[in-house]
Amino acid sequence: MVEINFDGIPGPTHNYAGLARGNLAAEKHARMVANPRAAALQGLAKMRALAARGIPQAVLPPHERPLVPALRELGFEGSDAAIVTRVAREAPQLLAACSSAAAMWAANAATVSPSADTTDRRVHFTPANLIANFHRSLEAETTTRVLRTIFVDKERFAVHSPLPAATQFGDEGAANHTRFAAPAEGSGVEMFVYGRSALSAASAPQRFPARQTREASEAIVRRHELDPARVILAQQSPAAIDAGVFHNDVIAVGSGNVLFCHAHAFVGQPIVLEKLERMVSGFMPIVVTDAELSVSDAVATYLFNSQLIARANGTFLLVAPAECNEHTGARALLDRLVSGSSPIAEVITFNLRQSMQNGGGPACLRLRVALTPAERAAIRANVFLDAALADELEAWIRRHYRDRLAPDDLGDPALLEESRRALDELSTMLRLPAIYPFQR
Ligand code: SUG
Repeated sequence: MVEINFDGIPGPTHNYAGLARGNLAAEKHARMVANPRAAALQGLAKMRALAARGIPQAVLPPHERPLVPALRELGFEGSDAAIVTRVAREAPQLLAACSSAAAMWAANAATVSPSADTTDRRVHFTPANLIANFHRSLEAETTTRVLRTIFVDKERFAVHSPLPAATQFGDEGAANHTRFAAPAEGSGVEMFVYGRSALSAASAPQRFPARQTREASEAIVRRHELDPARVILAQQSPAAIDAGVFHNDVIAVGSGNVLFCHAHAFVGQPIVLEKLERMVSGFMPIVVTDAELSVSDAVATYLFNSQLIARANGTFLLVAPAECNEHTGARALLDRLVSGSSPIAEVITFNLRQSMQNGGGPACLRLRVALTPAERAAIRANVFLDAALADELEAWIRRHYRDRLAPDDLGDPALLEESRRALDELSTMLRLPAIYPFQR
């Protein structure tokens, strides 16, 4: 099995609208002028660099934005251009929500269980319903369609529907899910991290919303036909959520037999680590203490929103945001990890500032999908990144994307036309027919 990183491509309407409460970076940068072209090029540069190192890389397309059908459902009528103009005037926050390029954060697209873990030996996907935020809830339908188009072979892949769109089943996808597996073992241990429980007693954050429920995670364990003996459910620390850790991947990242996390990531953390120790052979936790880096500095640097990638020699590569270089504590910690006896042997950093300012680091931008060679071969879409596709994508971004998008620009009907032209071309390039509402 190989793990493939499917990265979301930031879309042509990438902007800063301050839509996500409890996401401190997004709140801080609300109404700033965005650069969609730079956002897409920064994401592509990361993908290109990882692919060049032989790390399998694929892409997921942006979604149609502004999403006029969503505005029609809210009662706006007329031509598409007339709707955009009117909503910009009467309800700019609705236009911002329906224009968000948040689908770039592919870690929230779905939860994925590889075939080695499931009873029916298919790869299971549950697209996230993202109901905690209106602008993100709009992603579920297109994500489901895109995943069903890419992972079309029903003998090998099961793409479920999103969970019911009710607060009891709030689901934010792989950002709250980690799969561990010892190098020589086939089946993995899947850890699901929830922020609150809707139907049973559990502590909850006071200040910011907990987006993932225990009930959603439990439903995914059932649907994906996982062995309950190889599943761990853990609660995220409510204090961490209140400090800006709106997804588990802001405070922890795991891969293979390694978990890299902060000491204040989970409720009852020693018990969680003990369970992992018992279940994952050769388990190696790397736990960062408060003295090394506070939770608020972890949120500011996004240190734990790094990609942890296993290398053939058993060591790991950490793909971190450039912000970690600029923070003395985070930089020193990374240097210590690499020079010491930790399994992390190399750190590389990327400038992903456009995404970071909305609270999305390297790990948010990718969805990990582990596939066998036969499963990989069953995919016909042109989504696997090689140098040729990277060049095509770069030229496409330079042709279509604006380098400046202010909040008021969302009301420009020309932006709608530009975005549709760009996405139409992209879906042909990626061999993903009719995935967008405007194409149907
Ligand atoms: O859901 N930001 C996203 C960031 C998601 C990051 N993903 C992971 N941690 N896996 C969110 O909070 C901000 C959009 C705006 O305000 O314009 C936003 O939706």
